[in-house]
Amino acid sequence: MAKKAAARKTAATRKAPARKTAAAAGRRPSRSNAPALDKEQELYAYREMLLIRRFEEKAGQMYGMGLIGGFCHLYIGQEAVVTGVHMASKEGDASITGYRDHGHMLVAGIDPNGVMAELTGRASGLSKGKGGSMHMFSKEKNFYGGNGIVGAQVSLGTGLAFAYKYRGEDNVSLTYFGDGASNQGQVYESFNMAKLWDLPVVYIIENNKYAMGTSLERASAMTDLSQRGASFEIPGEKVDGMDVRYVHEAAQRAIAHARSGKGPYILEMLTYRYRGHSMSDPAKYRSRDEVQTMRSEHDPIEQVKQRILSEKHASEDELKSIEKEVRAVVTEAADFATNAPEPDVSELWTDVTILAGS
Ligand SMILES: Cc1ncc(C[n+]2csc(CCOP(=O)(O)OP(=O)(O)O)c2C)c(N)n1
Ligand SMILES: [Mg+2]
Repeated sequence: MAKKAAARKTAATRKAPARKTAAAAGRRPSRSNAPALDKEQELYAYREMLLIRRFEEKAGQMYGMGLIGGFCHLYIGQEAVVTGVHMASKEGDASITGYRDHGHMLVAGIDPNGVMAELTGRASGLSKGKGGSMHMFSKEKNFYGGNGIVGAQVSLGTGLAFAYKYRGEDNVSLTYFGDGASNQGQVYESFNMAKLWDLPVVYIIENNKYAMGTSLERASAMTDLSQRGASFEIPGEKVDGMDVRYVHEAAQRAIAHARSGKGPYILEMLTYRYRGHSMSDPAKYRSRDEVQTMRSEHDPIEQVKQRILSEKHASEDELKSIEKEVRAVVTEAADFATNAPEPDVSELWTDVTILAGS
């Protein structure tokens, strides 16, 4: 991506700074030899992850107040995954995910007002108030949803990669899905086609350890998800998905592989969601301690913050002003989404397919 300042004012115009280091293929560095991000990249990652976190905290509050209806799956805790991958991508690359999608949209530069207004079901929402949390898209930003059917995005993401190859374009499809989705049948049909035709797709498995209330160990015969493409000869690796440096480095490697015509690549991101599966999940299948340990020892935002301070990339005050600016963006989105008009009743009959004879 073009080199642009990290501290852009509006989400719609933000660009990730250009990538810096090309890592040696196949190497997973030890913690003492962690891949480095430069000042601009660290500050970009901090702001972007903070925007996702604060946006979703606000969405959670608004849900509690009854302003948001239907399903709402928060991404809090997983912010480093989408941020690090986005930083390694370039203009025109497509992204697609499941229903835990707010972070993917924000990082793609989609207007937070439009996302929040969709959550509250308003006419100015991204899907005109008719899609809700799980069904938002932006052709302009190459974001293809927002998919409620577990695993469906894997076939669609593979199709996006097919389109790039067919048209001779050098973009890649960034296809995100969960540990639970990795057991879905269509994932393997997609893997087969992706490798058969060497399609430019990076499969990013966001392994947050649970699929609703079911742990990976309880549901999966083979838990090393990075090797799920082995029978199709798709390379894969496990990545510390709580540390944006590792995410970024692995994503650079995977994207370069896919873009150069070598075909698909799998990244298993080891991550964690702090909140329940959705807003209605009391999360009784895991202990408070487990959540607390992840929050206090592995928080992706705190890690970046500590590095920024210790490297003297910014002072406490400068970080506070980034936080203030992010809060202002979120407050504006919440106000917009609360006050914007609802769709007209006539909208019930638009954007729907009515089957003749049924
Ligand atoms: C085909 C299909 N089966 C079942 C469901 C119900 N369902 C919704 S989310 C989910 C769990 C998916 O977990 P995972 O892929 O790990 O993603 P995460 O929620 O952890 O991000 C299930 C089973 C669904 N939406 N679609
Ligand atoms: Mg999961």
